[in-house]
Amino acid sequence: LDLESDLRLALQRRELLLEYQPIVDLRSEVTVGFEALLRWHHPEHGPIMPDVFIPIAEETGLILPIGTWVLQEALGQVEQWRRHLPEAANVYAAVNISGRQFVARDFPDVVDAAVRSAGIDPAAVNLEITETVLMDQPGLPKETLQRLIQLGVGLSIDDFGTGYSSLSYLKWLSARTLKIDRTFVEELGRGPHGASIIELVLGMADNLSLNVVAEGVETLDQVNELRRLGVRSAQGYFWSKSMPSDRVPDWLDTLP
Ligand code: G
Ligand code: G
Ligand code: MN
Ligand code: NA
Repeated sequence: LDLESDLRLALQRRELLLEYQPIVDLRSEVTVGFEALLRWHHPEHGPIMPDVFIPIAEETGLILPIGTWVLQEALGQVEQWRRHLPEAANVYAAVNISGRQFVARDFPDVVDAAVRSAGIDPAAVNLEITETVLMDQPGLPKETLQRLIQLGVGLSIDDFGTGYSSLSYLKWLSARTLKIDRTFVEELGRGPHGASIIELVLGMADNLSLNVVAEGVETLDQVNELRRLGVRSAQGYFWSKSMPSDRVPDWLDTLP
């Protein structure tokens, strides 16, 4: 099994594709965004999940061309929905970015080019970077942050709560959104301190005027508890798994 050389060919053979998971407003349950999630349909092994091939892509540097394709594809697709589906007029695109992409010198140019070729409002773009990846970068490129801010795209801190971000660090990053890791959503309703991390995150977010998205929401009890706590938006199997792009119009059609 030589995934590395297969992955090299996957892009040009069009074996990579994106699925989309809705992000909903917790009160209205209206879809406010879509997170693009990468899939690889291997000609012999069938579907391969990103947990398996993203690490290979990162080690080999293939994540750079793959990540560029993901940005172009996701922004182009979401802009099509914004233009043609009335229920999607204001949805945003959330795109996962690897540390290796983020520190590449030309990353802001790659983002700029994808935004322009999609014709999408940069304010409707959220780049998701995991907290641990950010903390691992020794010299986080301040220039990159400044240029992304100039472009008007947003930065979401993914898997938030699993690292050690401080308030001052979040402020320095100029993040727009904190995505609460699903392990904290799982703790809701489990014991007297089940909600304490989420309450802490909400306090930080409030302090810095950041949006909060709860991840991995699976049950109605979790939905009710998150509403009670004042979390604005969420995603998870409770509403939908990621879906192929051609299922999105039907998904939006059946909204409340
Ligand atoms: O999609 P789940 O559906 O299995 O994704 C698993 C992991 O892979 C998550 O941590 C997710 O952030 C990551 N991932 C999914 N799509 C992409 C992508 O396009 N780029 C990067 N860098 N990571 C991705
Ligand atoms: O690391 P990141 O948050 O980008 O990863 C998204 C991952 O979480 C994807 O693998 C996606 O399929 C998965 N996911 C999305 N919603 C749920 C959920 O409700 N429960 C679980 N267990 N995983 C989820
Ligand atoms: Mn993510
Ligand atoms: Na996450």
